[in-house]
Amino acid sequence: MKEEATLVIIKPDGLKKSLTGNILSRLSESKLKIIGARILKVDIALANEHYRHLQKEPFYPELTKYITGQLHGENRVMALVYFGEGAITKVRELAGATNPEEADPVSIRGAFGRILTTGLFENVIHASSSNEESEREIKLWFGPDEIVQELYPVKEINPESLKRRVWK
Ligand code: DAT
Ligand code: MG
Repeated sequence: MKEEATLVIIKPDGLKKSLTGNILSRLSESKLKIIGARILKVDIALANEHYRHLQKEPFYPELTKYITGQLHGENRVMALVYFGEGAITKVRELAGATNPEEADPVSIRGAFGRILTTGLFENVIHASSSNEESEREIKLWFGPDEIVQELYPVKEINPESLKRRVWK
């Protein structure tokens, strides 16, 4: 099996319900390596970009409310990059089916997910589903210096032109 990287996002319900430890334990069964991890707030621009292929779906407005934390009063998510042989398939298996009611009860979504009365699948984690998707998503959620492995080609830009915050 080929070594590959995959993006996992523990969604706002996962943080709100203090499920982070449980989810990381489940994912560690894969024996994959974590090569990046961030806690961040998801704004609407990031949500729209991440889910851009679903913009025509009837559940799309609820989905962006979910990932930006408006359903849970909790706008933090935890984003992780897992790396290793067959990472995409291994993580998708541990995650379980998209619909938490159809997911294996032993899977993360089966154990911790639910369907809202609006019909939205509140399924606790995101996991990339293909190589193209994982590359697009990892580049969206992480910069090259936030991952401890050289995954994709990089370029250098002139730091003098970059305004950013540093510790004082
Ligand atoms: P996955 O997250 O398993 O890759 P997806 O990319 O098709 O599934 O959809 C993204 C998210 O949108 C999914 O995690 C939950 C929500 N969703 C997908 N299909 C849905 C549906 N039919 N009804 C309600 N929510 C849905
Ligand atoms: Mg998907």
